[in-house]
Order: sequence, then C-alpha cells, then structure tokens
Amino acid sequence: MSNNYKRTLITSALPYANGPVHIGHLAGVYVPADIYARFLRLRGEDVVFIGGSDEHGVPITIKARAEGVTPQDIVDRYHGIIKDSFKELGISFDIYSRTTSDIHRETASEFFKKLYDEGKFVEKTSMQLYDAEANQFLADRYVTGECPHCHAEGAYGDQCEKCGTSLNATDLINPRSAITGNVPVLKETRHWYLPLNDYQEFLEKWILEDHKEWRSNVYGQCKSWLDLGLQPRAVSRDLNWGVPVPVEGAEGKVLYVWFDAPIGYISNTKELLPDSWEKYWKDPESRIVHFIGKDNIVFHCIVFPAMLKAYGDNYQLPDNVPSNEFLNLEGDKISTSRNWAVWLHEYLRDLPGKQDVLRYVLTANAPETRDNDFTWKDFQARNNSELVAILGNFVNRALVLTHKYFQGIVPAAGEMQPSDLSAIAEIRETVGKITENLETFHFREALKEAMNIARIGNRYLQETEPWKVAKEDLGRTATILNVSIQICANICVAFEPFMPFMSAGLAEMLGLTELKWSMLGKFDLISEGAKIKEPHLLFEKIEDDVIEAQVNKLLKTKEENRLKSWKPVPQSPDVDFDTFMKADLRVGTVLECERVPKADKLLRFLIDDGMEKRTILSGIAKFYTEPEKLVGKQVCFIANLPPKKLRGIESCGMILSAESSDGSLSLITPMHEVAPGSQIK
Ligand code: B3M
Ligand code: ZN
Repeated sequence: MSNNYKRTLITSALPYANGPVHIGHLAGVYVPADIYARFLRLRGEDVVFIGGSDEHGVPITIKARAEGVTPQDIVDRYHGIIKDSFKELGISFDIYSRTTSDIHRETASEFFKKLYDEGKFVEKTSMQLYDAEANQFLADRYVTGECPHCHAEGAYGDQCEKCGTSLNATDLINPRSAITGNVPVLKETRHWYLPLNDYQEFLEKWILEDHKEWRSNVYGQCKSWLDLGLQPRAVSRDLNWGVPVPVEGAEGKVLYVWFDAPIGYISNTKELLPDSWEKYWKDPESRIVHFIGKDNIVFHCIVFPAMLKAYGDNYQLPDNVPSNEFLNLEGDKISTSRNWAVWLHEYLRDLPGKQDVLRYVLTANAPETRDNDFTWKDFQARNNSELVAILGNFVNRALVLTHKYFQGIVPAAGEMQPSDLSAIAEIRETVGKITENLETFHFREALKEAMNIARIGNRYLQETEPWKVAKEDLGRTATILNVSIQICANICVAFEPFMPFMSAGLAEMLGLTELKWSMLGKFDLISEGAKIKEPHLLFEKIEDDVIEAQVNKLLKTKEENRLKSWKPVPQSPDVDFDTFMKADLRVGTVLECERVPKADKLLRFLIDDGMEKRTILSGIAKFYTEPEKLVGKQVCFIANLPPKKLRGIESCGMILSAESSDGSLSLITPMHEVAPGSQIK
C-alpha cells in the first residue's frame, strides 16, 4: 500500500478545452499521472484516476469570439479531440469528463451555495477593469499587462504565467483589454471573495510543517505566497459563460473558473462512482494526489485546499502535488497562441504506432525539477539508440535465439553459474530502485533504472555468448536463454507504466496474461516448456526524413509567426525634395556577377549603366547563391556615391535591395526591361 492508505485518488489538471493538448501538457501532467496510476494498479492498489476538460474560463470565450462561434461549440470540438487523443496515447483515466456536465454544474453550485449560506465569503463592491467599447468587464485573460511582481509583460488579470503569482486584474501595470486593445476604465461591481487570509495559519501548518516532503519547487512556491501573506480572492466573475452564481440578484455573474474547475475533480468522481465517491474524498484512509503543471500550484495547494477546509464535511486535502516545471520545444517556450507546439493529435496522425516512443521521450526528458527542452533530434536519438538498440535489441535476441535453438519452447534452466546469479542479483537491485523512484514520483529516474534491466540483459548475453556455447553445450545454452526469457518478463512488467503498448505486445509474445508488480525480481515467470510466439521488433528505427518533416513543420510555423509579428521599421524623418533629388538612381544591366573571394557576404557586379561598365559590390551573397544567374537581369542602383574600396576592389555605387521579414535581401528590378542607364524618377 502507498503510505498505508487504503485507496488513492489521482487527479490530473483539467485541460482548458480551448485547444488540443500538446507535449508540454503530456510531459508536465498526464504521462506522469498515468505512470503513477498504472504503477499503483500493478501493485493491486485501489486507485481511481480522474480526468476531464476544463470548459469554462476566459480562454474559451476569447477563442469563441475570435471564431464567431459559441463557447459551447469550442468546448464540444476540443473536448472530443482531447479525450480521443488521450485515449490513443494510453492515458488510462477511469473517467474523462467535462465541466459543462450537469453533475458538475450541480456540484459546483451546491459547493458555492453552502459556503455562501454559512457566511464563508466576503461580499464586496469594488471598482474593476471595464472595456467600455466592448461593454465587458475585463477579468482573467480578458486583460493583460505588466506583472507587478516580476514585471513580465503579458500577465493576465488572474495570474502571471511567468512567475506563477496569482493576481487581481487591478494589480496589473499598464493593463490593456484583450478584446479591443483599449485602456480599461474602472467600473463598480459586486463579487464574492474567499478570505484566504483566514486560512493562512492553517495552510502554513498543513504545508510548511506537515508536507516538507513535497517537491522543492512546489514547497518553495507555496512558502513564498504564504510569506507574502494571503489576500481575499474573488470567486465570481462578470461573465456569461460559466457556472451561474447560485444566489439571488447575481444575474450575469458566474463562478470564477479556478473556483469551479477543481470542483470538477469531485464532480468527475461522483459521475464515475455515484455511490462510493465520498470514500475517495472524505475518508482519512484515502489519499489524494494532484498532478499539475507549475502554473497551477497556487490553485491546488492554497486556493482549493482553503475551499475544502471552508466547506468542511471531512473533505480530505491532497497528500501530494507532484507538479512539474515546463517543457520547451526546440529551445523556445511552447505556446498555443503562436502554434509553437507538437500537438498530440497531430503526433498520433504523423507518427502512427509510436505512442510509447513519445511517452518514453517525454518521461526521459520530464521537467521534474527544472524546465527542460524537447527536440526532434533527441526524440530520434532516444528511439534509435535506446529503445531500438538497447531494449528492443535485447528482447529480440533473447526471443530469436530461443526460437533458433529450442523452436520457441522455453528450455529448462540447468545449474546457475556466477554470471547468471550476478545478472539476477543486479536486476533485483534495479527493481528496488524503480519501485522507490516511482513511489516518490521520480519518474525520470525510475525509467532510467527500468532501462538498466535491458542493459544488464545485453551485458549478460555478451558475457555468456549463447550463440557460441550452443555449438558444444546446449544445456548451458538452455540456462542462459531461460534466464534471458525471465529478464524479458521482468521488462514486460517494469515498463507497463511507461510504455503500456510495448508491454502488452511483449506479454502477448511471452504468453503472460496478467502482470503484477510483485512479479518483478522473479525468474520463474515463464515456465519451461512454454511456447514463445514468433518475435516481432518492439521498436523500429526512425529515419531522418520523418524527423525532417516535423522540424520543417516547426520552421514553417516560426516563419508564419515572424510574418505575423513582423512590422516594418518606423519611417525615417522627412527629407526635403531637393536633398532627395541629389541622389542619382539608375537602372543597369548585369554583365557579370560573382562571389568575392574570402568575403562570404559580397558579390561583385559588373553593370552596363548606359555610359560605361561599372563595378559595384553588394552584400547579398548569402541570398543569391548562384550569382551567375543574375547576368542579363536589370538592377537598380545609386550612381553618384563616392567610390569605395572593399577587399581591394573599387565599388562605384550601391545596388538597391529590399529587406524582408526574415532578414533576407531581395534585389529591386524594373517591372519591365528599360535601357541601361535609365534614371529612376
Ligand atoms: N484548466 C489548466 C491550465 O491552467 C487548468 C487546470 C484546471 S485543474 C482544476 O492550463
Ligand atoms: Zn510575474
């Protein structure tokens, strides 16, 4: 049992249904949560794994407004995509529901109403940010500005994503409406506040004293907020999308999304277990573990626990909140708005059958204690040099050799020799490390240790060389291959939490019908005489072209973003007409064009300017890699600049090019051919 609890409720952050999920979500929350759920199940524990879409909140209404559809259209579209793609990746939720469900609306309303009736809220009228043109109060992502804490730009009305601090919209410096871009005005409105300050002492004891075992990044963030002193937080909003505030006279007001969403964990559990959900939420012998990303720490460690404390009724608080840091993509922050992401549903379409590879790479690179980076090169390398070359290679050799020498029938093991015993002992020690790391949410480390089972197996085959021994001692070969098959069975169990598809395929080949964590470290899992199925490769090499296609897709996105965000340099100060007319602009025909030796930027042009042949050097070599193709073309140039010596060559004039958004230079040429030397007017 995990920490002597009778049962465990695992929740994973409810993704906003305003877009698909991407690898950052998976690495941060869903793959670790699934690993943990599978691990506890393998140990025979009573586990419930809850997921669902977070369908309220301003990100959704902003997207709906942008697309001219209703928020319900948006959440229906993305709830489906998210749910299906999680399933295809093997995220084994016991339920994946949503917060626009009736049961959620009822649960969240009742939760609010109880606190309201018991006077746990402070009702306050205050001046809030308002966009007069849009006729809309500006809450949460409806307003952005400079964070008053870390001074990052682009902080939202309720939170700064950069430093994670939760904010009140009126805290923002230089706020701007996300709807119209206008500077907001202040307008009076009434809201209900949860007085978090009333729970300061309780939270300090519960977190800082009772949960010193929490990850340092989680513990540290909570401590910094508690040290700042908790403030009352609004739990309602002037919006028309969300759970209506269930109080007389509260028309046009809904529950703040971060009040309603965590209650989604409760409503999803209720939906799954109508008769026994309270066992998981209100029994001190139950354990709740929230898997989240670091920007959600304050809501899961401070706000939601305060809400549950305020509600009472014996609600249990989370025993652990193993929050991950962020995963970046090719060195840049993953961003939904900039489409800088690897979207799960696109990954599954572009790389069919490679769910385990993604799960493996995201766990191996998991941002458990610091932000980390995903690159397609690393993805390919880990697949080819770890999954194929180490794990797949060992299993394939063990199975192929058993077919080669024993027609696939597992041979009886003879007397063990030191090499057999040491491999077995090493694997048993490794199993202990995997277990200990999984129990303490160190999934990266646990995976590394699991891979060591395959490394030990490869080393065992290298040392015992059954392919040589078989020539004169089939009995010894039988022992070696029997041990190797048992190692395969251990691999099958150890990797089930990380790569369930590979594990199922290997179990099928080995004839294992039930996997239990207690099987690990045993070497009699596959009986002698058992028939091993024809082996198939567990993993295939990923070729360069597959990776190039993904990298090019990102480069295209980067270029699109550059174009979208590109603005021309501001216009230069006016120049009087006479001054301008002093410049003598002409058209010339290119007679020769070649690179200048030892000058990677320069091209030497020989131009027919209608009067003579003139040489002009131009720094456009990297944009015209076949200069000879410019011969015969016409270019525009400034004729009356004083000659200038560059690399020993006298350059008479300047050839005109336009600088594009990506910094590339493009020659200017007349719309149709004109006589060389024609003046540009
Ligand atoms: N919808 C996810 C996010 O902040 C947020 C989690 C809710 S969990 C109750 O991206
Ligand atoms: Zn900040």
